[in-house]
Amino acid sequence: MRKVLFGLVFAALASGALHAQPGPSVMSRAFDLIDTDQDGFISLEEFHKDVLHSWHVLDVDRSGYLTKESVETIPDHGKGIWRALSRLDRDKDGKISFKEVVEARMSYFDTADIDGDERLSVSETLAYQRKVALERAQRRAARAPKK
Ligand SMILES: [Ca+2]
Ligand SMILES: [Ca+2]
Ligand SMILES: [Ca+2]
Repeated sequence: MRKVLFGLVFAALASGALHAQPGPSVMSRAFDLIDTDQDGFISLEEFHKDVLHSWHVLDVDRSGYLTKESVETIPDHGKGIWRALSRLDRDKDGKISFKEVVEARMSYFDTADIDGDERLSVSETLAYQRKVALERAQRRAARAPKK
């Protein structure tokens, strides 16, 4: 479960979105996992460690890339994780490189770190998730055909 949660949260954090948005309880459990020294903040160092850890969980076949075929073999959540991850494929080559992951994660960290102290608090994390969910809902509403 720990492994799956890592992958799931990684995907959610990386893309700011999952098909099934993890609720606050999932997010705070994930937060505890990433906050290894349990000081209530995710430091840049803890964040980097999580990027590496998540990468190893998700790169199932050790190919150095995340692909649809390999990520979808992750039990239960594979399809959802891939849906979220596929947004990170900036160069559209159908696979996610470590560089693409790191860039997405760093931009997540910068955006979520509202007070700029280079660490994320629980409330910053949740605020960011809420903001993304809201923006997504607004985009969806804007796209919806007018009746
Ligand atoms: Ca910490
Ligand atoms: Ca790519
Ligand atoms: Ca902060």
